[in-house]
Amino acid sequence: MTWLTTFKGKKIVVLGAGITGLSCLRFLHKQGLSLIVNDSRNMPFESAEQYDSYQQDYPNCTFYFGQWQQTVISNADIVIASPGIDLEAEGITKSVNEHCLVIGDIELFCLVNNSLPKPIKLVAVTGSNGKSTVVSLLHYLANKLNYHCLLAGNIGEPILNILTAGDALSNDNHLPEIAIIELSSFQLETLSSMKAIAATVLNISDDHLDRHKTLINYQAIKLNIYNQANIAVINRDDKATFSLNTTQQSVSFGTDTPAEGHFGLALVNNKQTIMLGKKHLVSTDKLALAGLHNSLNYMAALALGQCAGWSLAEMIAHLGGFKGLEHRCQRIFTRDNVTWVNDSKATNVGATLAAINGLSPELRGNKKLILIAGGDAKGSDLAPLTGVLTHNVDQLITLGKDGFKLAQLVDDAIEVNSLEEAVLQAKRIAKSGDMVLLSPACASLDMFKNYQQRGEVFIAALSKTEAL
Ligand code: UMA
Ligand code: ADP
Repeated sequence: MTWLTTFKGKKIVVLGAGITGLSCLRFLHKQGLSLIVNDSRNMPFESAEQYDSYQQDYPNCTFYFGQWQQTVISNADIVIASPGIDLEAEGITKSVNEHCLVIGDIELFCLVNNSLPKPIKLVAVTGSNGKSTVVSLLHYLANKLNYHCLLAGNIGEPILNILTAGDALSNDNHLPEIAIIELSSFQLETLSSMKAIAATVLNISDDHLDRHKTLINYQAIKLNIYNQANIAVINRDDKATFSLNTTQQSVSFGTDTPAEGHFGLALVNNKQTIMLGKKHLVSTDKLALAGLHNSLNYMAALALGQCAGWSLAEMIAHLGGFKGLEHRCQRIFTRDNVTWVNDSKATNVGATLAAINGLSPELRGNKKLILIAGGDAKGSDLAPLTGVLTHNVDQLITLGKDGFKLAQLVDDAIEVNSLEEAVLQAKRIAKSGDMVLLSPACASLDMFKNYQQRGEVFIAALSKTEAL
């Protein structure tokens, strides 16, 4: 039975009209299926014109906005929920009938992919931090190695777009050979049919607990990624990433010296070197991304690529060419011998810890680290930052909804109302040789559209103060 038999003639409700919901709409429409799209906000489209054109282009779709349509939802046979919707908190879980299939777009993609004569090979990545870096590195390597490979998922490209493009579904040759998928905990909550050739949980630290409630629950959702995967790629430094299926084939990476067949680090001729068992692969000073956390990211990508059957020698040859992504521990510039670093993507405690631990060794003698942090902590416990704030950070400047909670962790924090003000304060304090790091440990949504905008405002404020 193909997936289409399950869907034909069923009442399908798509929840959310963001990029995921609209990708579901386009895909289902192309398969000749009727559906309802329900969004609880008043106008999810950018403009009335855009809404009109969707209504014209998709006559088999009924739109409901402004609130959840309880009757529609309780009559549904299939609910496809966008990842940003908390089904529990929004009362959707209670509203659906007991026979209703509740899935996300990734699950729909997997149902379709599993029924293709030649399924797309999937490499799946989750974790609290490093997902975008690792999937982008893998995608970069796949291109260099000439694989027809697409990147999708939480990184920003809804995965169903792969199947909607052109005549992808009717022509095998138009499908990619491999898809690299970044998965968030939100997407993993509604996923059960993925058969990845390799899957990893990079690390687990406190994140999104406003939705998942406990760290144990969050971890259990993340570990779903290993279900039905051929090989689990696990982080030896973080036991929370281990597959619960002890008979599952696994490859590990970690910062210690590795056993045969696993990835790790060793000092070779005084240089930190990535190893596969006893084999020296590459010294980390030849790679663009600094810090132990990035060494772990490199190893995770190599392990996943190797599980996908890619040549290790070829991957190593191209590893140094990957220059990383914006807003992740990115050096903006050094002026008056003060280095300004934009790590706006540090939206949780784990990322900020990695940034401080990774950058601190660069500050020798009495050089200071000035940290700008704060925003929406998403219900996370910020206390694990106390140690680095006390020992590695010389001046903390806080802002945003939960900035005061960070300020309480140290004696002498400066609390400000805007990022521009934080930059001015940092500029006033910083002396030659110091570093100013924006690494908020919090989401940006209380003050900005997203972390990109927060990083851009930071850079713009820097340019403005330079002109003063
Ligand atoms: N909506 C409601 N009611 C709600 C919540 C949302 O009606 O209570 C509607 C909104 O009005 C909007 C739509 O749902 O119209 C938005 O859906 P969404 O929040 O699921 O967002 P999408 O635009 O579909 O983008 C989603 C991911 N967003 C979230 O998980 C919040 C994107 O990840 C992802 O790139 C995209 O699918 C493609 O897969 C973003 C993200 O912030 C980058 N992810 C989190 C993270 O990385 O920490 C998990
Ligand atoms: P994600 O997609 O999981 O949010 P990113 O690659 O975008 O991950 O990086 C997000 C933040 O986490 C950045 O601040 C980055 O410096 C930090 N980071 C990257 N890799 C790791 C890692 N392996 N462990 C901890 N922090 C990391």
